Amino acid sequence: MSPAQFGRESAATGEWKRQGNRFVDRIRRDSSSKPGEGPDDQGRWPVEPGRYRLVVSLACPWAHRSVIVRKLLGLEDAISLAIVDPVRDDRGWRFGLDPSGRDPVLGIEFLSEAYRKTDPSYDGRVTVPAIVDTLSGLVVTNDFPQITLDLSTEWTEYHRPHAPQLIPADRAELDQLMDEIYREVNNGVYRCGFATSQEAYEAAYDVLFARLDVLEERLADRPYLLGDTLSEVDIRLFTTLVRFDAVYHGHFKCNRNKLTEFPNLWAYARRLYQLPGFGETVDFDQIKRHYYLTHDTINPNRIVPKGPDPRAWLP
Ligand SMILES: N[C@@H](CCC(=O)N[C@@H](CS)C(=O)NCC(=O)O)C(=O)O
Repeated sequence: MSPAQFGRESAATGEWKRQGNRFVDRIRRDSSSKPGEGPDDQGRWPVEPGRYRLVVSLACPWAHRSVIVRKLLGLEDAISLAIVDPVRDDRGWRFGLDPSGRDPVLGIEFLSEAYRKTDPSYDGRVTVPAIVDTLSGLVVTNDFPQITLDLSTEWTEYHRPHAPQLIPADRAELDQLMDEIYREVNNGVYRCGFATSQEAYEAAYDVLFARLDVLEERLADRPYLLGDTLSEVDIRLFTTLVRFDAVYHGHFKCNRNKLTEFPNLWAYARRLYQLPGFGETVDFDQIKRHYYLTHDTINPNRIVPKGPDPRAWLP
């Protein structure tokens, strides 16, 4: 599989660029479609419990966000979950964890079947997370940043009692932090790992650790990134931090230091891990097997490291 993976590298600079999201319809409570119908003319599908299937890999940090948010909001009964095999071959994500090798609800073997049914001419990467309509088998969205925001704002009728408010009313600070963390940390580790020139790698590494230093300081006097309450940006940072020492430090060469060597970030990540909805959704085995067995060009001998000891995350 090419090092570009779900993106491409620039031949001139060796910089790695992420592919855009192709399917950007949304499930909206103001959809003018009725239950059981497809999207309205503005691409808005109706909110309907039991209808949609969230397809994830537990290895993938972008998909992991949606797994945590779904759980925190208590949407497990409203939106079902399909988990793909963490190890992909050239055919892409496969429902290989199901005994029949097919997703029992969608009836398909590969996620690509749903992508192709939705757009027969689609020739981009088939990515998770994706939300698939179980009635038509069509992909509604693979727009990962929007998926979690919509679980918070469009599905409120089906949230559990006292579900956390992950999006504050004033979004300016949240949006700015999410943007910086996306570019420099969430995607920053991939820009280190998939760079194909020394310069591009070093530039991404410097940006990544400069931002982690800023976040380390920010967390010196507050339990969560926005202050006293948990928000969407904490979940987005967590899914990168929890993979940091197990994967990004070695496999992606993000090795100025380990997460465990940042006192505040490590205490924060461990605290989140121990909250309901976080640690229970982390599968280090699937995470490590995915990265080390799938990226042939950066780990051609396919050895999966034994460490680090995951017990460090426990109380
Ligand atoms: N959809 C987004 C983000 C999601 C994403 O990158 N998911 C990865 C897993 S972490 C994926 O599904 N990659 C499949 C592939 O490259 O074939 C994108 O295209 O950048």
